[in-house]
Amino acid sequence: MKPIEPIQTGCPFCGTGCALSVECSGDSYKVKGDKTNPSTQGDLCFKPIQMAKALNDARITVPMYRKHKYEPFKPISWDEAIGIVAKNITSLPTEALYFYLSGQLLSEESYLFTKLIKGHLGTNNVDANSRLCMASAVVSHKMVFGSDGPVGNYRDIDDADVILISGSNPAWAHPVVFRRILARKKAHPQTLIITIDPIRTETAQKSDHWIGLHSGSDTTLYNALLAELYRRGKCDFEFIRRASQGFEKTLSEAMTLPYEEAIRLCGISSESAEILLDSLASEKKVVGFWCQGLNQATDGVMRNIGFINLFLSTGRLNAHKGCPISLTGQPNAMGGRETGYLSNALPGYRDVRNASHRTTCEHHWNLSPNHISPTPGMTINDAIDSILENKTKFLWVACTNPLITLPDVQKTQRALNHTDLFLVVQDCVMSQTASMANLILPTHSWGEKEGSMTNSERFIKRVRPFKQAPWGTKSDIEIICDVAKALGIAGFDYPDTASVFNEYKQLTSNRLCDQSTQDYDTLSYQWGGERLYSDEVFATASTKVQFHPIVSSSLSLGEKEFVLITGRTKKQWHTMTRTGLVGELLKDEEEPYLLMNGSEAQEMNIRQGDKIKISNALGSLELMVRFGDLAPKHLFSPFGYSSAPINTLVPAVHDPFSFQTAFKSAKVTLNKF
Ligand SMILES: Nc1nc2c(c(=O)[nH]1)N[C@H]1C(S)=C(S)[C@@H](COP(=O)(O)OP(=O)(O)OC[C@H]3O[C@@H](n4cnc5c(=O)[nH]c(N)nc54)[C@H](O)[C@@H]3O)O[C@H]1N2
Ligand SMILES: Nc1nc2c(c(=O)[nH]1)N[C@H]1C(S)=C(S)[C@@H](COP(=O)(O)OP(=O)(O)OC[C@H]3O[C@@H](n4cnc5c(=O)[nH]c(N)nc54)[C@H](O)[C@@H]3O)O[C@H]1N2
Ligand code: SF4
Ligand SMILES: [Mo]
Repeated sequence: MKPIEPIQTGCPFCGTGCALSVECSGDSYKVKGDKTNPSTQGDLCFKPIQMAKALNDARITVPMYRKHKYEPFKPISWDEAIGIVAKNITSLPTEALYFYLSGQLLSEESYLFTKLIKGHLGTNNVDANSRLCMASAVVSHKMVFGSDGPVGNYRDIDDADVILISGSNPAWAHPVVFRRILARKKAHPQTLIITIDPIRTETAQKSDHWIGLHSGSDTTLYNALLAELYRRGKCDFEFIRRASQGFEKTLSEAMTLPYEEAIRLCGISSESAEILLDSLASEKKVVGFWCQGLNQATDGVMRNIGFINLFLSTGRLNAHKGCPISLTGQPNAMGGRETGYLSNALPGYRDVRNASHRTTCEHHWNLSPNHISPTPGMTINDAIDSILENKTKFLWVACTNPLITLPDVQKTQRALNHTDLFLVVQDCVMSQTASMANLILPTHSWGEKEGSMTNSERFIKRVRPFKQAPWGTKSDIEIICDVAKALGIAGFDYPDTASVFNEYKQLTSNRLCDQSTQDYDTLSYQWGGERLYSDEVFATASTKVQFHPIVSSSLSLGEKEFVLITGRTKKQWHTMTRTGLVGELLKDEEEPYLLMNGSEAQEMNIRQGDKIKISNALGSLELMVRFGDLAPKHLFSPFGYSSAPINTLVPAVHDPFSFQTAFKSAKVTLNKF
């Protein structure tokens, strides 16, 4: 018998975006890395390998409906389900509708949602979970470079002299990126890995230097380093003069705090600061990575820009001296941003506030002029308030689990439970959010759907099905198109996914994220080439790269207060709706926990395994203590456990520019039982 050809696809988990090759035999799927893929070169981690065992587990296979949330669900037909969605959309005023999408949707799915909602329905009241994840990086890229889009690429790791990681734990969250870093270190032992993080994470443990700064003091550190590089004459003044604007005002703001005082406020030693200065002042290739430790903060945009300023001021935007690279969280948050799913965006990195951008999309979608609204829509956090104010009455959630992942769980719960809200949830399993819905639309999942995704280094690849979807489920694309057709909207009759991509890709023509010449069947393409702006022509109005002054801040805590950092575990994916079904991925991660500084805990008579109550004005939770190596007065707890959702204690406070939530700085007190 002829062996069955392996199927090339992509991983549904992190933004590293590994290309996979799946060998199928009957109901078993052997997941390997796709060695032919130039981006991730055949590497992968255990998550997709293990996940392949449980793809049929716990699936919902029939649409479920209840008029009122206090009633039990009853199964209904797809015709009825689609009819109910359409009826709600037509019977409510457009201002009462809201849509909440996900960086785990494929590009074709996000594009179709955008076309339906921003185009045909004429409302920008749509947002994605990237608001909680990448919004600060998006805004900082636009402010500095003139457009969204990470500048560097993974190949920069392979000849780096210094890898500078801040606010990111790639050993857990981007394991294949981290393995590539370790491989560079192995091949070239002089390579320095430096990690800036209040916690001595696995990444920090495997680094040459851990710089355990205090939570919230990144801006102070980056300003101090910039000012000191200037004082030592180590800035690249040629580059600054030639290619940038705004350096002087940025420097003058950076100089407001005396260097020693700034370093002290960060809680780090002057030796640690010297290590950073030495690397940045040298001619070495320094490649910088960051993620949620910088993005998820009330000054998230400032932290991003402060970090980038260090690279700009030392002329580091190129192959020989390095560059900063924003790590993307979800597998297709990049594609979602390209297709315009955030509340202010349109496809091809366009903006609803730009008249010519609107006209291009209206024309492409056969809409009359002025159909697309020029006003950015509400962010998801504003939409939650709007539900509570009885203004938003219809919420359609696709591929995300907001009950657990938005801040202030009790507030989200009140909103989702609101008697006047009709909640539609499109998911492949019964998530906590789905269990609160009026209508559940059961979807195909990874392994059953097709389309494309873009990873953290701008590399687009195809995702292909390798198994049959359970009978009774529909693909996300089918659902969107069926609703559009039920609403009587033309232009949603696609013979296949290729025709969706081919329609979308034209909207990227002559944009930074241009993929318009790519063929869907053979899609394997890094838009923008290896590195953006290698000609030093930037996407800003002046074509110069922009320095922006950033305000220094630092941690302040009351006497009894601790700062609570929340984040990920190594093997589970977010709210565990799927990875929680796999025993191997649950091992050591079965229970939520609170990580404490060991010596600090012992001073308080707290032992490992003790149950402890942590509280603030929003509520309280009981968690089991584990000891770790973190800065004093700092705690860590993972956020994905629905049995003790840590967002119960995280207030809905946001960055003023990106509106991204500050998930890493809730203040709490501790009580031992
Ligand atoms: N295993 C696994 N991998 C994942 C995911 C998952 O759920 N599970 N999710 C994916 C997604 S969507 C995302 S967004 C990424 C997130 O990837 P990461 O951002 O790497 O993960 P986090 O755990 O959110 O936080 C990163 C680090 O920021 C540090 N930090 C907190 N406060 C500060 C601060 O003030 N300054 C600095 N410098 N650092 C600080 C934390 O201590 C933490 O170690 O992971 C992706 N990969
Ligand atoms: N405290 C705290 N909170 C955080 C964070 C933090 O660091 N701390 N991080 C934030 C970040 S960065 C992120 S990205 C978010 C993530 O938050 P969410 O996106 O809400 O979390 P997930 O568990 O990934 O939810 C994805 C949902 O999609 C479903 N799903 C899977 N595949 C498919 C599919 O093919 N189609 C459809 N329709 N559904 C599918 C899953 O079953 C699951 O219910 O959490 C944010 N919240
Ligand atoms: S590193 Fe990320 S993209 Fe690669 S296999 Fe692991 S989870 Fe998937
Ligand atoms: Mo994320």
